[in-house]
Parts: sequence; structure tokens; C-alpha cells
Amino acid sequence: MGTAEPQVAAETSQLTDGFQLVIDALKLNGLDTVYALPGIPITDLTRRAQAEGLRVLSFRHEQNAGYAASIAGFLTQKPGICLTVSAPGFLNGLNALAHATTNCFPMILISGSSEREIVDLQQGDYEELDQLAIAKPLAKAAYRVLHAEDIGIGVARAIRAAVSGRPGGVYLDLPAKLFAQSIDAEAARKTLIKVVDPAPKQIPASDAVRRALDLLKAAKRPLIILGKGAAYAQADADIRTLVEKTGIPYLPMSMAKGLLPDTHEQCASAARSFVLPGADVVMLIGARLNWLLSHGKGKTWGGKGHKDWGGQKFIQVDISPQEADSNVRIDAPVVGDIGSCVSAFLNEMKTGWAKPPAEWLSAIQEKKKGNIAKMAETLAKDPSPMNFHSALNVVRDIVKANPDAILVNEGANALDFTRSIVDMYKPRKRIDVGTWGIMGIGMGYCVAAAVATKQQVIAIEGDSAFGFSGMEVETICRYDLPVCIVVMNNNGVYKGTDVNPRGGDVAPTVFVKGARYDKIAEAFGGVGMHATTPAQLRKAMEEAIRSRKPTLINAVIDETAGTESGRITSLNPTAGKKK
Ligand SMILES: Cc1ncc(C[n+]2csc(CCOP(=O)(O)OP(=O)(O)O)c2C)c(N)n1
Ligand SMILES: [Mg+2]
Repeated sequence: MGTAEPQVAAETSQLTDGFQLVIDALKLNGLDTVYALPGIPITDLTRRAQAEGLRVLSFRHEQNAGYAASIAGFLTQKPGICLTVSAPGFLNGLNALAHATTNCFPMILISGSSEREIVDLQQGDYEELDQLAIAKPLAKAAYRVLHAEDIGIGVARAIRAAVSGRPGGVYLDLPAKLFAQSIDAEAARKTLIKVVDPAPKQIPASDAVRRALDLLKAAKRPLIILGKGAAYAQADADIRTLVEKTGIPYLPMSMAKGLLPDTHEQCASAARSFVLPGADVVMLIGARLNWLLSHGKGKTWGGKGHKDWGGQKFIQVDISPQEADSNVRIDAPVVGDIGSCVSAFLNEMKTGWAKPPAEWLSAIQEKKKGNIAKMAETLAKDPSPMNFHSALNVVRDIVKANPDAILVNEGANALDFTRSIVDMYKPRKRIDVGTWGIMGIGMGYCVAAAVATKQQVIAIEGDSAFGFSGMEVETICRYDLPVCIVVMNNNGVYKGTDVNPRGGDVAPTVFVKGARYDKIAEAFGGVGMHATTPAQLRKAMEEAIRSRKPTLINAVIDETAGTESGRITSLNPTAGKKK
């Protein structure tokens, strides 16, 4: 720690430095965990942060550290901190920063950077890159700190930008020279800022609340859609009360599953393709009308053509006023934080609320019953080889028995089938590929979920999806985290049966057949298991959860079982032509 030593033997004043001030600023704001990958110029920052009592989780690739930080932000409402080296490390982290911004997760990517004047004159410094300019379009905000006395302000601004209003990814550029700057410790202490009320409540206007409730009250076929913004808000009890008090059927978006248990009688997931076109008034709570909801129009919503409006009226409850009218007309925008909006609805509704018309509710129940029975029939089958359904039937039981476990999920078929088969029972227990359908979030999410919540983590991974972050199994083993990874091994992307018509190389979607992913865990002292039947999978998962040891189960799935692109085949022009 030579850099911290005062150069001039000052008898009275003590000196501190940039390294120390970054650490002090984070600690002062309760940011006690850093997802990092060391190297020039931040190696000492990771060491000293650890010595100062911060938890420093060191990764094998910055992208995974970044995904970890992003989901830590979602789970805790505090910005997740990712720390990287300059240029290539920064670029590796950037993907996660963009992901955080897209998904509205609070995250701060802190990257060291090279000598400003050399970078700006493009004189060819070590890892030279104008990082701030590159980060800007992908971040909610981006700042650079040049002087030690500005570190307090820089960190404070980054925190506020990440968590206030609509959360997002923030970039903080810290040039190498900043870390070594010496500054009087007492004066420096006064420059630090403990951010007061970083995410102030945003109370909705009362006329907007009334307008929304009037519309909802008049509805004959109302529907509530809960998005991950509703899950983020941690207003779980009020959201449940709102849904139950209105008696309105609801659909949870993927990461809102479990806000109310998926087995709730008002849950309309099993009748999704009936309620979307059938509803006349839809209340969106923290859910955007993006591609995941077919932009609020088209055939999914009962429109004639793919861009036609289905006739629904929309109430949109969102923290961002710009969200309304993004795709279709919003008849009743309610702008505010989800917690404040939902509690305003409850206050305004005090005087009784009539349940929706019985016809609507019974039609939904009817559809649900049919689809659930059909699914039960499929799940009861025990084909050989094991397929997605028979394997996920096991996962479904395990999650039911362990409702506090966090489920990480990525893949195509491995994602879509898990989402629809595995019920969630508690809020913020399902974390997945998010708005972009990103492959690669898996192991980073596992690390952060285990570290931030201390709960058991279960990851259901397509074999392709797992490959994006598979080396972080070493990280999981190194920190001895309670993570049970199940690789749904169907020998490839979507399935393992494609053939190169010309011979020679295997088809682009096919991997080494019969790969033993379980050996990866064994290589690092974790537990590796190989499961070819549901019974073996069940035993392996139960043992993993009982022991809380890092475990990787290679679940062999019928290589013919998947569908190209999973549920989004319609977005795949090649697949469209084939049929
Ligand atoms: C970063 C990124 N690269 C590529 C893709 C395209 N993609 C979508 S799903 C998928 C993998 C699907 O295979 P797998 O994970 O094995 O799931 P399966 O359908 O076989 O269960 C890929 C590569 C993506 N979504 N994200
Ligand atoms: Mg696969």
C-alpha cells in the first residue's frame, strides 16, 4: 500500500488517496459488495476494498461480474457495483451495463482508464480507449472523475442516477492517475457524500389515480399485468391486496412470477392466449408494452393484422412518464413509483369494489382448467430418453418444496418450458434473460443471488446458454456458494439433431454429443452429477439442496425434444421459411 504513504513527512496532517476515497465513498453509502476482475489500474483497489471489509467477488470474465452486479441491483434496490480494468475489461463489462439499462436494474460499472491526455491525443497508451464516450449511449448516465476531491460527488451522482426514477446502468470512469492522488485526509473526508433519499418516492397525481380506477371499474373483462418493475418495487403486500381486492385476473411477466403464488386462483397464466385478446381494460403495473407483450397490438391482442389494435383500453402504472403511448394509446397513465401508485389505488378504493363480471371469470377458469389438465397429462409421462417436460416436472416439485430458493433460468426451450412449467411462490425468486433474451446471465446471476440473498440458488440452463458463463463455475466453487446448476443437455442450440447437408463440419447448432458438463464442477472441487432419468435428477437436486454444496447436474435431455427458437419461432425468418 505504498501509494497511501505520505510523500512529504507531514507532522500534523495525514494524507489519504484516491483508492481510499473510492472505498470510503462506497462504504459510506452502504455499498458493501463489489463484483470485480482485477488488473491495471484497479488491482490495488480490489485488494484494499477487501482489506477494508467490502466483499470483493472476483470473476473470470467481466461480463459475468457485470451481470452479477445488475441482478444484485434488482434484488436489493441498491446499485450493484461492477469493477473492471480499462479498455477490454471495460468493454467486457459494457454488455452488462447495457443490459442493466434495458432492464431498469440499478448498477454502476466502475472502470479504470488510461492516461487522459494520451488517450485524448490518441498517442497509444496502454489499453487506450475513450471509455466515457462509448458508455454514454448505453448507460442511463456516465461520469468521469479527474480529481480525488471529486470522488465523493462522482460516487454520489452515480448512486442517485442508478436508483432514482427509472433505475438503470451508470458508468463511472476512474483514470489510473486518480487512484494515486494524495490529498489531506481531513479535507477529503468532508468531500464525501452520503446520499440522502437516493430513490425518492414519486407520488401519482390523484386525478390520474381516479381516472384509472374509473376505467377499471367500468370494465367488463379487466386484466392486470404485473411486470418486473412491480417485482422490483418490493411493494409485495400492497400489490397482492390490490389484485385480491379487485378480484381481477392477472398475468405475471416472467420475473414477476411469484409476486402472488403462480397457483393463485386469479392467476391467468394458463389462459394467456385467451385473456390477452379477450380483455377490454388492461392495467399494466411496472410492465412495458414491448415485444414481450407483442407491443400491445396485433393478433395476440385480438387485432386483425399484426399491427392492428385489439380494442383494449390501457391503464399504465409506471415510474416513467415517457413510457405511455410507446406502442398503443394509453387511456389512463399513472406516473409514480409502483409502491406509491398501488397504495394510492388502495386508498382511493376504500369504499368497496365489485368483482369483475362472473362470465369473464368463469370463462377464464374454464380455459385454465383445460390447459392445466393437458399440462398435467404431459408432465405425468415418463419418456425415455428424458425430455424437457419430465425433467422440469422434477424441478417443479423441488421449487415447490423450496419456495425461498432463487431460480436462475436461461436457454431457449430450457427457458420457455421452465417459465411455463415451474410455479413460483414468492416475489423476486425468478431471475432470467430479461428484456433482451440474453444468453450468458446464468453464472453471474447465480453468484449475485447467492451472495445478496444467502438463499439456495437453482439454475436451469440450456447447454448452449450455460456455455456463455460456464467458467464461473470455478467462482461458485471458490466462494463455496449454495448453487445447484442443472444443464439441460440436448446436445445443442434448440436441439442436437441438425445435420450439415454437405458433410464435414457438424451443423452450427450442434455441440459435442454426450458432453459431460458435470466434470466441470468436479474440476474445481464442486459436486458433479449425471442424470438420465427424472428419478436421478430428483435425487441429485435434493442432495444438492440438502448439502448446499456447489453442484452441477448434467441432465441428459432427448436431443429431438426442442423447438427452433423456443417460443419465438415467429421472429426467426429462416424457421418461418422452412415450414
Ligand atoms: C448473447 C446471445 N447470443 C445469442 C443468442 C441467441 N440464442 C437464443 S437462445 C440460444 C441458445 C439456445 O440453446 P440452449 O441454451 O441449449 O437451449 P435449448 O433450446 O437447447 O434448451 C441462443 C444462442 C442470445 N439470445 N443471446
Ligand atoms: Mg440446448
